[in-house]
Amino acid sequence: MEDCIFCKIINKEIPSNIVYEDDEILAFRDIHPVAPIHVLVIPKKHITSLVELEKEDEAIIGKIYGAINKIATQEGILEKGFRVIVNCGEDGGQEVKHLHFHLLGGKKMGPKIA
Ligand code: DGP
Repeated sequence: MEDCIFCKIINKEIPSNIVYEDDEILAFRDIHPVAPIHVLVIPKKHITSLVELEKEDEAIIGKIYGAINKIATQEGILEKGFRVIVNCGEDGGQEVKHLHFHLLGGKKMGPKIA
């Protein structure tokens, strides 16, 4: 999608620190990390948010979680654990309108997520 910053990252029009890529998924380090490891995992297909998911998109969600496990292994946080967050819509605090999964790790997370 033309004006989407994450589509521009996918198309390599904007540089990013990529940690994982396959035909359908890209993962790169968040520009404003809130944990020692903060990676954004996104589908290459432009899907605006979780609420825009169509039936045909369901398979990609499973693949994203598979990629998250691979990245967690790469980053050395699989054993100690990590947190995955998806912000959705205005109340969910979603700023970038391209579905993305925050993978957070490398420190002990607090009990509060809101
Ligand atoms: P959210 O609030 O869930 O929409 O989070 C969007 C995240 O995207 C936020 O943590 C900062 C990150 N971000 C925004 N623009 C860029 C960018 O150009 N490059 C990278 N690497 N991250 C970005």
